[in-house]
Amino acid sequence: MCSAYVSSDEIRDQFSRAMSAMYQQEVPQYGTLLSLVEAVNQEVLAANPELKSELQNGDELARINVERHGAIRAGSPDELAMLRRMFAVMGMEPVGYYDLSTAGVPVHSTAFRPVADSALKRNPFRVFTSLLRLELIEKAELREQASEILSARDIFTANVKTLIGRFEQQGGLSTDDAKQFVQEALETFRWHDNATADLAAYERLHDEHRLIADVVCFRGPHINHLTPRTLDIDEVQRRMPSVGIDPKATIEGPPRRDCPILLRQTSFKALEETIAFADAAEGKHTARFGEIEQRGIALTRKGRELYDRLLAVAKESAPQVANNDAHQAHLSAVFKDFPDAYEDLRREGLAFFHYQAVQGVSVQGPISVEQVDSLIDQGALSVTPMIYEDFLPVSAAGIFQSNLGGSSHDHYASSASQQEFEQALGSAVIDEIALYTQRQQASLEQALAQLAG
Ligand code: OOG
Ligand code: NI
Repeated sequence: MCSAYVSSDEIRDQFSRAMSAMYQQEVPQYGTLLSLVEAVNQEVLAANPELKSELQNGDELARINVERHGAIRAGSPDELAMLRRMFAVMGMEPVGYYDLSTAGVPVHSTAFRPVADSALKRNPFRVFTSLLRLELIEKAELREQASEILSARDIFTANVKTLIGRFEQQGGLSTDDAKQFVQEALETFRWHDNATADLAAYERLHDEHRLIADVVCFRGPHINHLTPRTLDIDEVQRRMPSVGIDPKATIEGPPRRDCPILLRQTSFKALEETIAFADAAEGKHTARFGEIEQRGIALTRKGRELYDRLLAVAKESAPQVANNDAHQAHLSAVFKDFPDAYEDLRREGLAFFHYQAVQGVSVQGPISVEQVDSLIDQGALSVTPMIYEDFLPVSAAGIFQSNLGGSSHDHYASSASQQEFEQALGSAVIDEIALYTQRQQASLEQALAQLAG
């Protein structure tokens, strides 16, 4: 008998909804945050019809209310490799490599996310996934203890492993299997308040780095935050205290602009958990937090270089204040050198766009890639900004640090090691810039073909 398989997009959509429901139960402040973000998004759209139609044209509006990313931290290469296979069932592929060791966090990371236009429109759910780098722990004894504790755990249910194998073999899952997969996959990310380590081991690892204790001492890579996308992060940050949420001091990323670029993020500490350790001792651990983000246009390599350069200038010349208004004013002054009109960003090759053919315009001159500027001037081609779907290492480091609390390493004696990461993962990571380039090119070719046809 032949039965149609459920699409990976559908499984990802179901999973992201199930994850959100679970996290609302686990961390009530996340539910409060969702309501606040939704209220602000509605106000922004009501006050800004132009933005509303821009989002509508780019097929962005429908996804905003379901859009969120999560983050997890894996303990070993085997765990990471299996996570890759699990996310593949949901049409999520590893995109980008992020080295956090230079920022004092002993991990490197990727983002599992959908890559095709149609999949991103359906549900762009992403999971920022870090791998602990035990090799960066200097004390050999501690390193061994950590790897011993980790090797005793299996973060996947037997059923989910069977279903992943079935997906790989058949090329899809039936409706019933997909439903079961979602429930079983959720188990990997669930919070457990009983640790696998005893209190003394926890404390030793915690003294080395709080993140190490968080990864090593628990039954699995609990989801540590889920982040909704807001259309006005400054407004949500302002209103957070009124709903009992205390955000970190500053918003990470670029300043507020007419044409938002990349990604702006802020987070807050959500919960101090009571933990039952393996030796029955009771203790406390802060694992889960909240975060919001505002996404803007994706930048080309040239645009990204300018962003990184200006961010470095801002950091070097920063007045030492942890006050968001002063920080934002300073950033805005430095970012005056970053063009803030979409047409300038496009002509200077700083950002990525989707191209559309405009019907009913009689075109003067040839229809070709070389004539794009002229076709836009004639009104025969229109563009919409391509949204940045990835993360920023400097921002991620800021998010990690603010949630790990004060005492962290300045840096680890190591550098990026994409090759080792990919070896653990069992595949290469996809270059995000190549993805944006391909999508832009495909939309331009299609638009030109429509004009010519
Ligand atoms: C991940 C922190 C990074 C982001 O949005 O940049 C992150 C973590 O704490 O595990 O989520
Ligand atoms: Ni995050």
